[in-house]
Amino acid sequence: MEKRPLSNAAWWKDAVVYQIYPRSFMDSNGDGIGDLNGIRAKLDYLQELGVDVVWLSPHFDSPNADNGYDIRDYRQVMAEFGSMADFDHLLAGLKARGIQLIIDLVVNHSSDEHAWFQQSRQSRDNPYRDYYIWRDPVDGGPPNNYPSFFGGSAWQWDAHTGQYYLHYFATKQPDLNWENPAVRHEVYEVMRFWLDKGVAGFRMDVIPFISKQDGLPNLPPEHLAHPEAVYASGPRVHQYLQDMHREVLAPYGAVAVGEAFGVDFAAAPLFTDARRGELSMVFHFDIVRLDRDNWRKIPWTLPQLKAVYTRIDQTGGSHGWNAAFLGNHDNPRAVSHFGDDRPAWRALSAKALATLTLTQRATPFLYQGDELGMANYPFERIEQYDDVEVKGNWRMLVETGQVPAAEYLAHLRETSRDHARTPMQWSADAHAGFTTGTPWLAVNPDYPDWNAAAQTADPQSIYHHHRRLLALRRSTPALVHGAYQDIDPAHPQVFAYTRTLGEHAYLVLLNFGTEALRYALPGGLRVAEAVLDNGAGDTAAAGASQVLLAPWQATVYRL
Ligand code: ISL
Ligand code: CA
Repeated sequence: MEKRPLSNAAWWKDAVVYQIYPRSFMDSNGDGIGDLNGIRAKLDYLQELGVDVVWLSPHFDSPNADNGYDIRDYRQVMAEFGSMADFDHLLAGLKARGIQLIIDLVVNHSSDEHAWFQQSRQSRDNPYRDYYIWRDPVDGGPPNNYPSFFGGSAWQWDAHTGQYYLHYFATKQPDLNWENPAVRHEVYEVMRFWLDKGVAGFRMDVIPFISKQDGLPNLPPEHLAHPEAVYASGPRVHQYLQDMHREVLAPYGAVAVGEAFGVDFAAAPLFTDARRGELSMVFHFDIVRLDRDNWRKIPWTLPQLKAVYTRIDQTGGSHGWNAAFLGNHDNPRAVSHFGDDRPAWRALSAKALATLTLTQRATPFLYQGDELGMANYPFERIEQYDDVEVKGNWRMLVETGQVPAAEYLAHLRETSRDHARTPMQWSADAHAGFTTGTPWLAVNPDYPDWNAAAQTADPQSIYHHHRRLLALRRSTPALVHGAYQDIDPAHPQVFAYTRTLGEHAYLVLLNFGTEALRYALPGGLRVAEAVLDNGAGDTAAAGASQVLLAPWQATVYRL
């Protein structure tokens, strides 16, 4: 396929992305596992919603130690998800509806069942040995004190060759050695393979981690609980990304969304400033991790949340760009995390959160099911969880006696990644219409009342509110490119910000609470007209300088 012309206009800044976790989206063959043909059966639903891009979580061949984030063959479709022909049909179906596809590039690590690792572990002088990171023991133990994110040490002993290998995540996810130019070129070839098939770009899994610290010294004690800051600040990460941009991303005009886990605000512009030629945009984690201290859930306040939004917006600057999201496959459900999933407030707060995400100066990423207000699952026992991270932390924290089981389970009920991985709720039919078989992970018991069929039929639903927000964003450049200004950062309950582009100015007012309140607009602002409201209460008349906000009311005003 001919190389794409460089895309002059950054089309992806005007787009809205919908993330699909294929295992949980739609099962077409009754094996209880979502698949590519299942997704293809739902493309009209996505087109109706009005999204521009789909981000597909890993669809590659994998033993599923981490549900596809452990890739065994980068050029093969996972058997459970279907065939390469199914992938090609899905891509064609998306494009026929004007929807682009970005896929998940997981190249900080591979599966330990990848042919490269199978070779690498054969012997110290195997040609593939340096595709991974092997080190001799130090004082009879691991080479340094690096922790894995999935419990225990980041080093796994291999008796066959008498060395340890590095794995920031599960032991079945050995880290690739990006110092090795052969690894970098293998990755570029994989990227070209999928770009030549017509994908528009990549979401890049923990991409800042690919450069390791020289000499791999021990982490200082203060970083042991949060190693990501050290893992994300290796000395050559920008060199590698600029090389990847020059070799692949620029020639194809491909979009690249970096998972900037561990990247601090000051460093973010280095990844997204278009003049540097690295990534198109990044996900920051400071919002979804605002209420987390490692595995523990901690309280958060609205002023804290608002301060993070302002910091993230500032990192974009005039040459960079961000992704805006409140949910994904690694986090609890947005309405349970930041909204209020009690029956009285669930729909209103889900609409309010959608208003927040879809009026940011960033590319909005919607996570499957959040357009329906899907909520956390009522987990009670450890056996109900699937997540490798949960099982690793259970072994490390609970089975060692460090943390009582009840305490860990209480935190997990608020933080687990599995909340976002329960099957998509399509209808009130058995298993929410996700499968005719037995779902791989239990369906949320609230599906009879919370499903796509009910909401596509109800004009006042969360689904249709998303459609109206998407249409408003698409027709209002100020909501995409306009300057962002929090006009009341200290208010404990109201989130109020303006978006301004030339003479076009809009005010977004969100009541993050269950009490109604009369709100005087700061700075003598007066509203012109309400352009979109979530139906919680009346909107203010033209010229008003104060607004009565109903509980969880979310309104976009033209100023
Ligand atoms: O559990 C986390 C860190 O404690 C998550 O935030 C997550 O592991 C981290 O954000 C990196 O996520 C990505 O890489 C992981 C994979 O498990 C996640 O699903 C993926 O999004 C390893 O590939
Ligand atoms: Ca299936």
